[in-house]
Amino acid sequence: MFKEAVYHRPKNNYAYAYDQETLHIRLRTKKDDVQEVILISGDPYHWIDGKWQTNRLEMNKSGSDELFDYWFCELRPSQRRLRYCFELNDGKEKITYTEKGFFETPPIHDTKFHFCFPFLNSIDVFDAPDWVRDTVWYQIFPERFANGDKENDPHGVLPWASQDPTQDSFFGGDFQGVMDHLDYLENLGINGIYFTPIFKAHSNHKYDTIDYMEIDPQFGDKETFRTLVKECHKRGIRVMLDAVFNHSGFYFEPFQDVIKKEHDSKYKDWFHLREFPLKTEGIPNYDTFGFVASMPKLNTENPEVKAYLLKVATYWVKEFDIDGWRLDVANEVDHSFWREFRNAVKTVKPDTYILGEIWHDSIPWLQGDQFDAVMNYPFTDASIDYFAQNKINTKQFSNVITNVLHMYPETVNQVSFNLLDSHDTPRILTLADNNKDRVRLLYLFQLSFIGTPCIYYGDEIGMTGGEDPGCRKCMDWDSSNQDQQLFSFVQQLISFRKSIPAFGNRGKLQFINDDNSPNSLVYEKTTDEEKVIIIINNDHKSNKVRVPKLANKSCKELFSQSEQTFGDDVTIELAPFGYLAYHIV
Ligand code: ARE
Ligand code: CA
Repeated sequence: MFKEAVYHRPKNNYAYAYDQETLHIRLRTKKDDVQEVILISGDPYHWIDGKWQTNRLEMNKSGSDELFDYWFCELRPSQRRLRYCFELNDGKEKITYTEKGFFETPPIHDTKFHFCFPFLNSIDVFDAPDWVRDTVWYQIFPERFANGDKENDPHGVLPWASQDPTQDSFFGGDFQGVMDHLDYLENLGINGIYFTPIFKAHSNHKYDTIDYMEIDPQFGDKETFRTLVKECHKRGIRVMLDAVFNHSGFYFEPFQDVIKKEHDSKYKDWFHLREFPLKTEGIPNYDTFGFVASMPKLNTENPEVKAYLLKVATYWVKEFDIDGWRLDVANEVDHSFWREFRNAVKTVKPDTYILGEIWHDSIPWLQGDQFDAVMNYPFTDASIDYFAQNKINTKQFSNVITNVLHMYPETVNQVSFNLLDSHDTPRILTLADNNKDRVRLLYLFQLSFIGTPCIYYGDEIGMTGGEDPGCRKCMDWDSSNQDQQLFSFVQQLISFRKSIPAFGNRGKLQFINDDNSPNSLVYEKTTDEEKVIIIINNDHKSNKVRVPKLANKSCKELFSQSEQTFGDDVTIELAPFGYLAYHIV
C-alpha cells in the first residue's frame, strides 16, 4: 500500500457537518491502490467494560483524479460527536490509519489515537442560503446591457454598439435599460442578476468607487434602483451587487483629502501609505490593486474604515433589499474583516448570498464564518480547456473536475458560482474559435453541473469578444443578429435544470466514461428518485461510446423527448459534437 498518498484531516473538505446531524467523511488514497476502506467510529464516551464501542461502515469511492482515489461516507452520530479511524485493505495487507499514523495492529481502544470530530454544533454548520441552489445567474455589466434613458447618458457617450469598446469609452447603459428587458431575462429563465459595480465612480466599469453611498448618475438614481430591485423580485429574480472593498477609487473623498493634506489628513490611516508626497506615476508609493494608482488599497484593519464599509454593506441590503454581495478581490482583504462583514450582513438579512471573487483554492474562506461561495474559476478553466479549446482530453477533464468537486465540502459545491466567462475574460464563443457547437457543449455541461451557474450577458445570443475591454461590447438587441437557436438551447437547458432535480443541482455527479472512446464524456447525475445520464461527443468526428449503465433500461431522451429501451449491450453513436441526455425514473 502506498501510505504516503493517504490523507485525511477533520474540519475541512475531508470531514464536515453536512447538516445539523450529518457528518461527511472523505479519505484520499493513491489511485487504484486500495480496494476497500472501512470507517471505524464511535462515540468517544461510549465504553462498556473498558472497551470502546465502535461501528464499521464501508466507504464508497466517490471519484478519482489523476493521482488519487477519493472515498466517502455519510453518518449521523447519535450524540453528534465522533472519534474514528480508517481500515484500508489493498488485497495484500490491511492497515489502520489514525491521526497518529498507520498501524498493523490497531490501538482501537485507545481513542487518543483516533481522528476527532469533537461536536456538531449547529451554529458551525455551513449554511448558505437555500434559494441559491435553485438560482441561474445572469451577469450584467450595466454600462453595456441597454440604454433605456438618454437623459442620464454621460458626457461623450457613443451611439449604442457603434464601435468596439475601449478602456474608457461610454455607451450609456443604465437601470432603465435593464428594466426594459426583464421580460427577455424572464423568458430566458434566469432567476438571479449579478451586477458589476453600480456606485458612483469615474470609469465605465465603476471599480474605482468615488462614493459607496450613491448610485452612479449614469445608471439612474436611488429610486430607479429601488424600482429595479422591486421589479426583479416581482418576477422571482434575485439581485446581487459588487462590493469593491479592497480598494477605493482615486476620487474617493478620503483619498483626495490625503493627497491634499498629507500628514494632516484625518484619513491618512484609511490607506496603506509609505511616504509623502504620494506618487501616482509609475509604481505608486502606497498599496493599490495591482499597480493601479487610481485604486488605493483600503486599510480594512482600521476601525473607522471597517465601520464605514460595514455601514455600506448593510445599507444596500436594508434599504434596497438586495439579495447578495459579490466581493471584489476578496482574497486580498483580511479574514477578520470578512467575519465581521458576514455577521453584519446576515444580521440584517440572514439569507443574503456572500460570494467571494477568488480564482484559487479558497477553503480558508469557506468554513462557514466568511463566504457562502467563491467564483469557481477552476471549473471555468477546465471547461474552457476541454470543450472550447480541446487542450485536454476526456480523462484529464474528468480528473480535474473530480478534483474540483473534492476541493470543497458538498455544501459548498451546491452554491459554488460556476461561470464560463466574465467581464474579466474573453467570451466563450471567442475562446471556442467561433465554434457554436463547442459553446453548446459548454452550456450543457455548465447547466447540468453542481452549483449555481452564471451566464454572461450576450453569450446566450452568440456575442463575441476578446480580453477586457473586448468582452464588454454593447448587448446586441437587433434580433436579426441574435442567434435565436442558441438562445432557445440555453432556455431549454435552464428548464431541464429547474424541472428535473437530477439534471440540476440535486444530482450527485459521477463520470462513467468509456475508456475506448477518448473524446466522449459520459456522466451520471443521481438523486434517490431518478437519474440522468449525459453523453457528449467532444469531437468534430462522429464517435461510438459504450454506456453499460444504460443496459436494459427504459428511459426518455430529453432533447428529442423520445422513449427508448436498451438491451444488454449499449453502444451509442454520436454525431460530431452530438449530445444526449437520458432520464431514468
Ligand atoms: C484595466 C484595463 C486592463 C489592464 C488593467 C491594468 O482594462 O486591460 O490590464 O487595467 O492596468 C477593474 C476593471 C478592469 C481594470 C482594472 C484595473 O474591470 O478593466 O483593468 O479594474 O483598473 C486578479 C484579481 C482579481 C481581479 C482580476 C482582474 O485576483 O480580483 O485580477 N478581478 C476584479 C474584477 C475586475 C476589476 C478588479 C478586480 C479591480 O473582477 O473587473 O478590474 O477592481 C489569474 C490570477 C488571478 C487574477 C486573474 C485575472 O488567474 O490568479 O488572481 O485575478 O488571473 O488577471
Ligand atoms: Ca443612459
